Amino acid sequence: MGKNLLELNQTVTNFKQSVINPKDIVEISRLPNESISYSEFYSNYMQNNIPVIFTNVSNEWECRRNWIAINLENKYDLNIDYLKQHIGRVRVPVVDCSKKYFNSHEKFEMDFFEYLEYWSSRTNSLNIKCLYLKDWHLKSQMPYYNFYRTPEYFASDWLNQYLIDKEKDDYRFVYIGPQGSWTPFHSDVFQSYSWSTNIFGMKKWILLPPGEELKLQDGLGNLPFEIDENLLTQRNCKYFTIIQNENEAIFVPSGWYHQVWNITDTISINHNWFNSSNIEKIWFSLSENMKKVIKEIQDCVTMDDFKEHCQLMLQASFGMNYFDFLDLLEYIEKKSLNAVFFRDENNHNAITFDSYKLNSQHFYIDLRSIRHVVKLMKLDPIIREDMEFLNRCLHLENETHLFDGVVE
Ligand SMILES: O=C(O)CCC(=O)C(=O)O
Ligand SMILES: [Fe+2]
Repeated sequence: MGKNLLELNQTVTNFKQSVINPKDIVEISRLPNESISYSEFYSNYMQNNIPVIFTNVSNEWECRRNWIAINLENKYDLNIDYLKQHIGRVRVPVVDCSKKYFNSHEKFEMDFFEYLEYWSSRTNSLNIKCLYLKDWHLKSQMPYYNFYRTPEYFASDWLNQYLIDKEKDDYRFVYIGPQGSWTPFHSDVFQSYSWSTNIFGMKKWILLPPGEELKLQDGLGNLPFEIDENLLTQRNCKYFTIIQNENEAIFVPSGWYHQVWNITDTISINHNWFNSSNIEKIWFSLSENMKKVIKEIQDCVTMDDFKEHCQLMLQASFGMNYFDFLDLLEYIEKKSLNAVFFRDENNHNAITFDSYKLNSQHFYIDLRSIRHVVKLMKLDPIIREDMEFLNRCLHLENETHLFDGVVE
């Protein structure tokens, strides 16, 4: 297994139907990093949409070596001096875990140094606030600070690759939470995957296979803000409880609802992402959300710019609309075709996300899945009735055929 090469075997096909039903799983596997190949991870976990934990993932990371040190009480803790020196006085996003705001915690911004002062002062006082520094875009704030590297298994990432190259807000985060901080019950943005690595501390996760959350809906179809094992047992929900230790990465598949508790002080790095193995789910979720938008503003259907308005609302509520999605697919397709036709000196096709490369089979699967999803898009009424969308889809589909014959 080449360390920098994301290598799919010839046996991998796109959109394998799930052969494992999450309801049949007894326990989430815990595997040593690199004990299975990238290709096995792709077909067994990403394509089957099944969680897994990898151990020993962050040994080489700069943040694991330097962000933690032994404090005056002889315990491991944040290395405040190091963090101050290397990161500086930046603004960071923080939530107050004791305050609910709609369906999440109350959010605000703080100066990083102010947060570090809060962190150090906690030990002396009992009723101090529980402030969780989360969704911090440190990597995009400091692109040249190489404090970690995306594990190989999670490196086929169309979402962040696109957003980084286009200089838009990405989905790469740092989380720093005191013991007792937590993240309410949710599923991830766009139905994306997430991976999360603890570089310090322990988290407890409760994960529900897709669909199980429906048993928790109230009469209006709303899901609870907060769950626990008692509620899940009462409602007969299938769920998994996971204790994630330091140096372990969890893979959270598409559409699995979860709640997360920091059972000790914890630092984690996480990404949301998608690629050829879940792109169909992203499209379904986007088009389902579009249907909801259309239903919501049905009484304005005669308005001149109704369609534009729907796209604007979709972008605001879902974080992405049809234009963004098409733009992303066009970008990934163009990048993949370029890589295939202009091979690098090692005869591997260069593509860069954290400097990983893909083998030919990977490009083949990627382009096939783009073609598949574009075919689904062409069935959508919004796309069918719009010449510009339709032409862009046709063009995308045609271009995927350029690759036919290059790989047998
Ligand atoms: O660690 C947390 O508090 C939440 C992480 C999470 O929700 C995720 O990685 O998807
Ligand atoms: Fe999440």
